[in-house]
Amino acid sequence: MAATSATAPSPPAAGGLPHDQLLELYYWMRLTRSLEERLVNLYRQTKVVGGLFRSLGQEACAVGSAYALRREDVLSPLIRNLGSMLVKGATPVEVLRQYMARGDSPTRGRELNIHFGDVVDRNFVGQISHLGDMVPVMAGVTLSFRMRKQPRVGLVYVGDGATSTGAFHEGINFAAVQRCPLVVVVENNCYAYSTPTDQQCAAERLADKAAGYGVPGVRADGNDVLEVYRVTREAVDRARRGEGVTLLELMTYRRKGHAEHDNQSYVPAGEIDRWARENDPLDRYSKTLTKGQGIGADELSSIDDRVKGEIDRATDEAEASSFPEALDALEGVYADPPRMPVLWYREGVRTAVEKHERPSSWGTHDG
Ligand SMILES: Cc1ncc(C[n+]2csc(CCOP(=O)(O)OP(=O)(O)O)c2C)c(N)n1
Ligand SMILES: [Mg+2]
Repeated sequence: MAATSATAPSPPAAGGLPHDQLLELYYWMRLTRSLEERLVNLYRQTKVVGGLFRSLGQEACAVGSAYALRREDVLSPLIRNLGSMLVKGATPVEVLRQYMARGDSPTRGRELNIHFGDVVDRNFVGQISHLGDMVPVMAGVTLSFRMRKQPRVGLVYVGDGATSTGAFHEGINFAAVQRCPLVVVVENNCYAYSTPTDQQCAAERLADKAAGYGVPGVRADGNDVLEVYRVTREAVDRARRGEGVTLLELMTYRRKGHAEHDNQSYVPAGEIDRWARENDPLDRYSKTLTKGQGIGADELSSIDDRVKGEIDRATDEAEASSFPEALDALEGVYADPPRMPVLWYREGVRTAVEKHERPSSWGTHDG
């Protein structure tokens, strides 16, 4: 008989990660994709009140990069970084309640997708939608780490489009000159809304922008989760050693529209299918694990089942939550919330909402 498996050399650990962590990466990517798929179902049932922004085909960017952080490090996600928030401890039920604007969601129904944070325990900050604005915010957050001599790191995501804003430029320049412990991840998904990258920026590689700030710029395959983890880990370690900012450009592709209401009519025929067929991050990682790491397909399908169960339970819980009371909108806005009855014109709005179950603008929010 062949040599027993007990004596056979185990395959080299991919990305320096042991078996359990390799499977964790798979779990986070699967959870991201399946949770977004559940949100699409709910959106089509008109239960999602705002817009829905997918990261289909980009899950490896968010998951692999956030996985390189420690709990005390601070993450600044954007709409396409749900996976990074999950890795940092956001729960599916919070996300579902938030999208469905329930009263017990993290923002108590005031915000309609994933603009929420937890800077007390899990350390991800609530996002500002304006493109590029989180870079100066995170320059400030990480400057505070340096000044307090805390060994903490910040990671901020921007899209290819956001790298053309003034806020991005000012933020990264300031962080670079102050040697802030900051990793700037540029997710180059080929589009900013309907604009292809080469029509909004003449630089061939966005990583080359790093030279203008005097920091290292690294370009990597954003659909290879282990590669994303590796390059981010190097940048995080560098920041923690006090060596300052790194700019990472992760090459990926946005397979859905800017949001669910966008029909992608501007995308050349066949492009989306080609990426789906040839460069899906979950398919690629499943193959890496089963072919290169000796992980059984059954191990992966049992993770898929676990994820499905978790999302089903979270959906039931979120659907059981009620909507906020109208007057709750005043809580947390004024130091001493007024106790006035609802004003007549607010009653008017409520009547309109009740009459037309779904006003025409719902679900078209652009972020
Ligand atoms: C300053 C500003 N202008 C316009 C918008 C509307 N907007 C939201 S996301 C987006 C496109 C962003 O593209 P990119 O930075 O490449 O990120 P992606 O959506 O591809 O992840 C636009 C135009 C905005 N939020 N802020
Ligand atoms: Mg983009």
